[in-house]
Order: sequence, then structure tokens, then C-alpha cells
Amino acid sequence: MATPGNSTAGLDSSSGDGHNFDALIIGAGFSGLYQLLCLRDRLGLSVKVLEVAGGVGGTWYWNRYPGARCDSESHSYCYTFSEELVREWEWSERYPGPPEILRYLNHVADRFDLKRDIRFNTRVVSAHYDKTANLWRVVTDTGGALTAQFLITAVGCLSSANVPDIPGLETFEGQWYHTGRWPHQGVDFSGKRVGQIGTGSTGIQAAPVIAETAAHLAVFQRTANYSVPARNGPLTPEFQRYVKENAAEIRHVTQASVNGHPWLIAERSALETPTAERQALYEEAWQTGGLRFRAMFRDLLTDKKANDTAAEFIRNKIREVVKDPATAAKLADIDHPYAAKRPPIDTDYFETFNRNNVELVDIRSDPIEHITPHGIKLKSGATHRLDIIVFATGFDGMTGSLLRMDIRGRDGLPLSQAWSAGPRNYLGLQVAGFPNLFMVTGPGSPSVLCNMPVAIEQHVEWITDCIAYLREHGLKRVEPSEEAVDSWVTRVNDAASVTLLPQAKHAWYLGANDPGKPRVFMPYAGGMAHYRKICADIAANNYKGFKLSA
Ligand code: N01
Repeated sequence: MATPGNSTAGLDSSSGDGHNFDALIIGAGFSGLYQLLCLRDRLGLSVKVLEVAGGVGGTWYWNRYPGARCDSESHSYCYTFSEELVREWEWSERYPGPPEILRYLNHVADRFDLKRDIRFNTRVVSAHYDKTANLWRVVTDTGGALTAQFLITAVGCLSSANVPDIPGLETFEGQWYHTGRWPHQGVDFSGKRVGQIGTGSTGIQAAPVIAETAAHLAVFQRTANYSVPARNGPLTPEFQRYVKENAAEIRHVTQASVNGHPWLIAERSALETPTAERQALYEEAWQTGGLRFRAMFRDLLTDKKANDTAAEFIRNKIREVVKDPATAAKLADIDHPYAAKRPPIDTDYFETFNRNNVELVDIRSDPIEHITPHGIKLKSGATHRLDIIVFATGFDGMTGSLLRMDIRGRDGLPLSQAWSAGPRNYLGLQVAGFPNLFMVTGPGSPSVLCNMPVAIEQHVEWITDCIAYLREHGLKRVEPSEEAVDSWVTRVNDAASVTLLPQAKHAWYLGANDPGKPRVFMPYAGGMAHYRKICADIAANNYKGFKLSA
């Protein structure tokens, strides 16, 4: 990590005079805030963050839908770069909800005096690389034109809401909302007939809470999904003390683990464990709750037969919980391996279907034909009268927010063209032909397969060190070679292919929820700890695979 106070500001022409900066960062969520702190306070650069929202928080600024809650455990869903910060912040629940995460991020922003360098309510429209000046020229929707030597996208992996193109939506006379753009004043469901489309992590969190006040809730399910109880609750004083006293050990485990969680994947094999013992272990994990379920056996994501044991355990739980056998059968009719799609965790999701005011609508067998002024009509002709439609239909994941900006590299090459066959980059960090552009948790990095703050800290620190290295060596440009990109793309494909992850053909990991998107497995599935080592080795090897120039 670069040393604090190692200021090299002003080596370039940028002066931070309001238009020209050493670095511009897009986004003020977990990534953008920490990137600002590192570049400004550790390297002494002039930096500005451009953020479309009216406050810090990134994904948590927008995702305030009913039941929203992080499914990483709070004591690991935070920064670890400052021991004081870890010591002074107290999480109240096992899984933090948006209000608590937003309080935390505002606390961080205030504590490190970050807000003065963030321009809120400012959307980046375009970012073009000027080869002659070696600058990024950035235009915003507020009319501003800014330049910087370095451009860092900290736009999150799940920021571009995906509202499906269902005919007739414009004729709907009720209200409709996407969970990822939830109104900050909330939505009153009381007395309303609500239709929720989507049963991913979001829909599974939202349905039980919507059902509490809606007159009627119809959940439109295209793909049945696994879920394990979250078992949220207040943290005990003993646990809070444990977190403070063992902060270093917790950090060590999150960094050593495959998914950045504060536990390691067990070394035992599901197939080699006797049936009764295996069932007992699943039952124990079910009672404990949360994503730890996935970590019970080492082979759940690499061996279909091993995975089947977990899948069948969860299907049996669904059949046990849901009283109506026909509804239970539809909920348990899951067509992909467990955890091949992002595994949701829930609070009373399956129990919700035992309520009199909740109905499961199977749109796999009877798809939505169109939206009418008063509801949803299915292919069979069946209609569902609705006052409110909730789209829990996910995001244009990983590449959506990047491609929606008009980013152009050397000689005007649009990023959309460079990525026409899918995201091609080196380490998920840099794209050939786009000098000095860095992506925090971009496609090709572990990102969404990891507890995000762990992935973010690693990326931000790597980028910071790389920029420090350039400056220390009098270098002005960094970009990957085509060969390095080719070999990384192969490595990303190979890492996915030895897992069951690509078997979920409709997962957003593959871009499958967007009809126009190339089908490429986007995150790096080789594990966060392994990825961390690859990045560190490349840096130690004078940034092997990158072209550095004066
Ligand atoms: O989105 P999704 P999400 N007609 O894409 C359905 C993170 N997250 O917002 O599977 C009908 O997973 C789609 O059906 P199908 C987490 O990484 C984190 O739930 O494509 N249905 C699916 O059921 C997660 O993975 C937390 O057949 C349509 C659903 O909509 C990611 O966000 C909490 C449709 C979309 O599921 C995205 O989750 C929540 C259509 N045209 C989310 N289009 C944390 O706690 C889509 N669907 C950190």
C-alpha cells in the first residue's frame, strides 16, 4: 500500500482548479469514497468524484425497496483500512439494512472529510481520452467539462435497473416501480392489489414485506429459486465485543476466503460425507442461516452430484414449509444448481405463500403477454387486476452502467465496440486502448462473487499503488497489452468452466437477463484470495502485462 502523506500532487498539468484534476472518480458508493480517500489523502492528488445521486451510498442510495437488506454479515460488510473506524462503528443487526449502511457511509464520508470533493446530482454523460494531451475529457449533464489524467469508474456492478420491455406498460393506469429505483418516501401498499415480477435476491426479500400490508400480492415467477433463511436479528453485546477484539483475525479470514466472507469453505466433500451426517450439517446450516450454507462442503459448486444434495435439501424444506402442494411444487421446480445463480437468503419468503392474500403465478408455463391499463394478461388469457406493479427484475449487471456512458479510448474507440463480444479487459481493471482508465470491481474481477467491500478495498488499493508507482517512476500512462487481455479473458472463462456457475443459463452473471447482451460469464470465479495474489504478483513484477510509458 502506498504510504500516507507521500504527496506527488501537481506533477502533471492538472491543478484541481474546478475543471482539471489529477483524477476523476465516477460514483460515491463504497468504491468511490475509498478511492477518493486513497488518491487525495495518501497520494496527495487533486481528485473529484462525480455522483448522479444526491448523496453517498451508491447501490444503497437507490435500493430502498421493502425488505432490502444486505446479505453479507454486517461485521464484514464494511471497510477495514482504518482500525479506528472499525473500533468506533457499532453495527446493530446481523445484516444491515439500507438506513444503517447509509448512516455508516455518511459517517465515513464525514469522518474523512470526503464530501467536499464530491459533486452530487451530476451524471457523467461522456468520457473521451485525448491522446495528445494524455487526458480524459469528461462531460456531465450539468454542462460541466472536466479533465483528468486518471479516470476511475466506481459505478458498482448492479446500478442500471432492468425494466423488461413488456408491451403495454405505458398504458398501465396504476403505479409501477423498479426495486433499484425505489422512491425515497416509500410506497403505501395498504388496500392495493400488487403484482411483483421477479424472484431473485431482491424479489425474495421484497415479497414478504409487501404481503404484510397489500390487500393482495401476486408473485410472477419465471424461474423458481433456492433460498436459505437469513435469520437476521440484533447483534448481542458479546458479539459486538468479539468483533472489536478480533478485528485483525476477521480481516485475515475475509481476505483468505474464496468469497470474502468471514468464514472459510469447509474442506469436507458432500459426497464423501455419510448421508445422515450430511443432512445434519445442512440442517445446522439452515438453522444458523445465511450464506454460510454454501460453505458447508467444498464441492457444492464444482460437482453436480454434490450440489444435488444441497439442492434437494432446500427443495424438501420448501415442500415442508409451503402448505399448498401445488404452490410448493412450483416453488421447488428449480432448474439450475444451487448457488449457480446468486443464492438469495430470506426472511419468511416461502412462508409468505401460506398467506391468504398471496398467490404464486407461474409465468414459465403461462408467460406474460402484455400489461393492460388494469393489470397483467397472460398468454392463456388469464388476467390479474393490479393497482401496483413492482419490477424486481434486476439489473444490466456489471457492464450496464459502464456502457451507458459514452466512454471512448484512443482514436475515439467506443467501449461498447471494444466490448461488442463481451467485456474484454485485464484483471477486470483495465481495457486495452483505454489508457489510465481503471475500473473498480469491473467484469473480469471477482466482484459480485465476493463480499463487495472486500473486493473493493483490494481493487482501490491496487489502483492507488499503480498510480503511485507511475508517479514515482516518472511514467504517465498505463494500459494492458492485447496479449495480456487475451490471456486474462481465457483465464476468466477457464475459472468459470470448472464450476457449475455457467449452468444457470438465465443468470445475470452471463448477461442473460438482457436480450441484446453477449452471453459471457463476466465475474472471475477463481476466488478472491487467489485473485488477490495474482494482482499482487503482477504488481511486484513491474506490472507485467501492462504497458507503462512516459
Ligand atoms: O435481480 P436478478 P435481483 N419477465 O437478476 C426475473 C444483488 N442483491 O435484483 O431468472 C419475467 O437476480 C428473473 O427471472 P429469470 C445480488 O447480487 C444483493 O433479484 O431471468 N421475469 C429473476 O427472477 C443479486 O443477484 C442483495 O427467469 C423477469 C428476477 O426477475 C443481484 O442484486 C439484495 C423478467 C431478477 O433477478 C440482482 O438481484 C438483493 C421478465 N422480462 C440483490 N426479467 C444484498 O443483500 C427478469 N425477470 C446484498
